[in-house]
Amino acid sequence: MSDPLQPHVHDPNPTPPSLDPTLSLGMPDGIEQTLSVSTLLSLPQHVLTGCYIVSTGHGTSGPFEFAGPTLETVLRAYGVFLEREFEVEIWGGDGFGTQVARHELLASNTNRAIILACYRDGALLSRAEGLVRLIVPGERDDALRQVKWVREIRLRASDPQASASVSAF
Ligand SMILES: Nc1nc2c(c(=O)[nH]1)N[C@H]1C(S)=C(S)[C@@H](COP(=O)(O)O)O[C@H]1N2
Ligand SMILES: [Mo]
Repeated sequence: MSDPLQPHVHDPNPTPPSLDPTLSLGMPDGIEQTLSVSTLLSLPQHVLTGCYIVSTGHGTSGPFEFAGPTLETVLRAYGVFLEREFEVEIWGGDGFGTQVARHELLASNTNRAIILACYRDGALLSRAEGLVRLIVPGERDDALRQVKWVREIRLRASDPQASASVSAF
């Protein structure tokens, strides 16, 4: 069985799964919150310049300037205590996904920050262009972490006993 979080060979999907860019944040305790694009735009925006979508199979595109809140900013804004151990899964609406480790989140003040991009080259991304798109700077594995159409951010406690305290609610 193939693991959707670790696709070693993958044909990129050019077709948005729906027109609606709304996404949800799932806490380890099962609480779900809805995040709209306007919510993401109301948070501090982090600009990443010189980004490439590097795919050995399909060629390289870029450089692009992507902008949006960092994943860390989004999680903190929703009351996630990043001091706890947990894993973050990012799922596109077409079932394509990746994982982000806690140490990657905490690089937020650098040019390696992982963002939920809403803008590309100063213009709001269209749905066809991937709105909302995870950008993992420096990823060089066939763009397998540059998840388009992010539909769900799901937190899982590494220690299930700690799940209740990961959420502030
Ligand atoms: N949701 C989603 N995101 C995805 C994919 C996909 O199939 N679905 N394919 C990945 C791969 S393998 C590539 S090469 C790039 C292609 O990005 P582009 O359409 O901007 O060129 O998207 C990445 N992100
Ligand atoms: Mo790819």
